[in-house]
Amino acid sequence: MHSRLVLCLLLVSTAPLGAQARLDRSPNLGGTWVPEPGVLQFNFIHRFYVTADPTHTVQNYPTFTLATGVSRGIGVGLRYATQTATSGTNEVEFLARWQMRQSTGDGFNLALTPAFNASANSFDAELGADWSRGGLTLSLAARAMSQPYDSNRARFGVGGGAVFRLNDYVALAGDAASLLDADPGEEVAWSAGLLLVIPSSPHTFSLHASNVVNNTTAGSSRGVSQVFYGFEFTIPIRLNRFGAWFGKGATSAAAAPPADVERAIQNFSFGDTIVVRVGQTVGWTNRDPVEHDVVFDENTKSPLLATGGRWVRRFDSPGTYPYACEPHPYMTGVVIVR
Ligand SMILES: [Cu+2]
Repeated sequence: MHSRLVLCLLLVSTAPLGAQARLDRSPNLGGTWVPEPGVLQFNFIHRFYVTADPTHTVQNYPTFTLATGVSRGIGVGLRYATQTATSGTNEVEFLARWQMRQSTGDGFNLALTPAFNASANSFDAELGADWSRGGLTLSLAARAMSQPYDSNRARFGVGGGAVFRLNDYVALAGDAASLLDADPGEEVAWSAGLLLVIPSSPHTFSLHASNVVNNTTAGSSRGVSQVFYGFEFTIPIRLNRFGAWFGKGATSAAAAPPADVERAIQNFSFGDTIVVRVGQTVGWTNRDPVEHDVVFDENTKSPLLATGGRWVRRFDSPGTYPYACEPHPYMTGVVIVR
């Protein structure tokens, strides 16, 4: 998939927003992420150029990706691209992704993305690897396609990219990919762009330039002699949110036994420091109209709490425990255990 899309789709890692929030995909590489089960990922890439003739017509090339996790580390999805440069027709690609190795945070990730390009009747696949440390992610991809581009020969390609995160919200990224046996006119595919996390949201946005029109596996493997400008907007949709349409609130946890300290999350604030004794419990209830969560670390955190949602943690060791809300990192709090 291109990876990118798929990736996009598939992208979610252990944290609800983890992989995407970390901005670790360059524009034409998919990365190794997979959406969590229960999350429908919708990514929208739009690329365009303005014709040189006197009409200055804007030519548009969107690619949509829709994907979801089916279990942890496995996702499925599809990509749809219109009037692709490769065939001039619309293109549909079905894909799956298997995270063969995944680390939380920094480390090495490996994912296999088999795909079927229904427009070319081509079985395509990408093996993607990335390695992160601090603000840097380096990615490699190897691609195989049984008969892409409406031809009847198998093609192979390789790609590589890098993302450099300036902070939690802004990153610079670029990549290059090529077919191994490129014909004349099949140029090295490249992209370069700015990746942004939209603060207080689960969305990422990228502004980029590329000579790739559409982001299927085949499409991302070769470039054309034209520079396109574009953006990608990523939208993870939590399906359980829609329970509210059917009268199901997220309040079942609210029925759990009272904690020693009950705290309301209100007005985008956790309130002042909470002090408890060893062995006591603290319960947090979201009283805001938007979702929050309570995150101590990667392994100790609540799910996203809808309005009325509640989460309880017991503290068994003395110490100082800072926590924060993932969608709103400026929301912080502290529990002191004596
Ligand atoms: Cu929040």
